[in-house]
Amino acid sequence: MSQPIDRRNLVKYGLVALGAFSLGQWKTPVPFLEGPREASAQSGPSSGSSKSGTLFSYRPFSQPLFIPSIAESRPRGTLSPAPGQYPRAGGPSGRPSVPHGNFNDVAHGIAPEFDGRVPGFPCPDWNRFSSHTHEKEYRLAIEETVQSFFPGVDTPIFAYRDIFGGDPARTPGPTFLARFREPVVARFQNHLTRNRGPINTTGHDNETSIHLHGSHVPAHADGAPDFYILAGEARDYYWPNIEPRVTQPDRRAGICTGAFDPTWTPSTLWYHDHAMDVTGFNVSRGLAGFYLMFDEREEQLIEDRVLPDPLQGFDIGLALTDQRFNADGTLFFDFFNHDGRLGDVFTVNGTVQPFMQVQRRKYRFRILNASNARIYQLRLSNGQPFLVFGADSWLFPRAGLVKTFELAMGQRHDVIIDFRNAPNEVFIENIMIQTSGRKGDGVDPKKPTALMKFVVTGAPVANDVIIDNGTIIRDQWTPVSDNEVVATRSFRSDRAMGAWTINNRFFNPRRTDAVPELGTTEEWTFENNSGGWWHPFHTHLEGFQIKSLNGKTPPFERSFNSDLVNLHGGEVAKVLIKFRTFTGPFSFHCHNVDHEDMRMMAFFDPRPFGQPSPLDGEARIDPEVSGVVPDCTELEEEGRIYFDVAGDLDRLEDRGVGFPNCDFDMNKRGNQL
Ligand SMILES: [Cu+2]
Repeated sequence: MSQPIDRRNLVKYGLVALGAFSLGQWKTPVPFLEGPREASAQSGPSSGSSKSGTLFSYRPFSQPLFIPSIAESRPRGTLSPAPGQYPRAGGPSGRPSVPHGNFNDVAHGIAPEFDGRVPGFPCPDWNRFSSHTHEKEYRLAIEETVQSFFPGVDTPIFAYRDIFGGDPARTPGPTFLARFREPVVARFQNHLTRNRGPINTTGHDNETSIHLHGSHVPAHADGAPDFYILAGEARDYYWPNIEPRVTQPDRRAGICTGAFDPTWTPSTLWYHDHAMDVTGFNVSRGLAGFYLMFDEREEQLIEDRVLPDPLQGFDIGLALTDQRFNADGTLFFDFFNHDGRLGDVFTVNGTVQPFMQVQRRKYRFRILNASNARIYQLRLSNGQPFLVFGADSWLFPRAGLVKTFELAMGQRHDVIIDFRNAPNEVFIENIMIQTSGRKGDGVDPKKPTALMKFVVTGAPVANDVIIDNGTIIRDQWTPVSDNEVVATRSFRSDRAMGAWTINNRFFNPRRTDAVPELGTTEEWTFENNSGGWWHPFHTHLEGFQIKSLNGKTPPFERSFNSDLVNLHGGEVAKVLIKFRTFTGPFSFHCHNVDHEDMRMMAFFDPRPFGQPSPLDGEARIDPEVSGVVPDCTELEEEGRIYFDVAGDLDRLEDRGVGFPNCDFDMNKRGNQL
């Protein structure tokens, strides 16, 4: 079979701009989906929400909300080979070798340039397994399976399956429950192989990368877009479950030795795919799940009955997505639409417009926008407010009432809905009108779309949790001060050649666009220069506090910690961000994941004072880390032609990313199978 049309090939052949593209001139116009699916994939731009569910007979609010199972852990010592130990490791360096298509060949991903071992650098080496032992191990498969969004219709999806738990794969993936300061290792093995998986509707291998969104983790475990898990292989993610430490006055001494900074204790994280060029495809197919962390303070709040108990079913994650289906029930995805994938069928936790039965009490909902390009403006149908007490990964210093809030892609809001005096039916409604992936068209309170229904039963319960408007939650929250800022940087987003740029540059995994000094604070300005598009900006490693949004103070629910700020057309955000604990590379990018795939991303690489980043735009990245192979010869020698080194479009011949001059036999595309 010929090469699939995906974003990598589009960019590689310089066919980024749709206007430059015509099927007749394209030598291998092979549709991504074959057979009867092809015809239904021609329907062009999204049909909007008016046709919701019309393809298949379906009654809204007839299916119960799916609640993912809890990911099961095993004690340290269960995984074989043990994390950090590699059967093929050899030679004087003792470093792990490149895995060769076996699930037992586990990529660890610490290359010397990202290792963090710096002479005289005071940090203990968090980047390595040996110095901070994990206690728990997880094992998940990434695989294709089928899920019924509509009764009697099997839809192929990608899913995370808990191998220890034995639960069937579906989306969202299993929910991780983590405790603060209890490091874990999660082994993900990628079964999205052309020849070895039970299902493979794409006809080729799919690489993945796991990003734990909202976490403070070493670079090798952060899901950098080119730190792949190749099809047929596995990778260990070491998640220390820590927060950054308070920066001491002597910042070089204080990077790793201060107390943990309670302002940045995370709570609601999520994990999702982050593989270069295919994040949009992989996420839209279902690769996402919740990761919840609890520290002593939050556990105390639960014990004191301030917050609902997650183990009693009163603390529930709601992942919102919009889906679009082909006539045969498969998921629609258009690699030529760079505005962003917009669906016309709304799902919560992978169920189309579900219902949930609730008691007359307060429930905690962690609402996540897991869509590619859909922006929500949420409200409750009966007009009652949400009690919001967290945004993205972090809890607020105090809870506050908010009638409606915007939720951009990747954002989370931690809310209480009080059903004690609610009517028998309450809906979560979206009042953002949106007709393309470019942006929201505006809020229209007269045109709500109900996303899910609560069926409220019984009498108000006694001894309900006591959280209320103004309740103190994160009691040790501190604002970042302007006085701490040692540098300012500006990042302007724009459109070029049908793709997306930050400061006029396309993403290149060999280049860093910022080298902040570890242990310092900076003020970053995100500027959306493209008036017709909205761009939610996300930083890895650390969140930030929004100093101003378009010159004004942000709304209550965005006035504490965030890891995402949504920029409407022409808007500017100033944020205060710290850089602690880990050297990079870490990415920041637009969380319209289709924009992200189309190069609206950059690396930053925090380094101790005076140390340059190895990511100079030219340096070869160790293939043992990235899977990226450096040149044609080596690709041919290794028979590994899956990977294109993404270069800078400005500098490469033919404006292609990767190897425009390599003569590959794309039939061999794959991983030495
Ligand atoms: Cu964007």
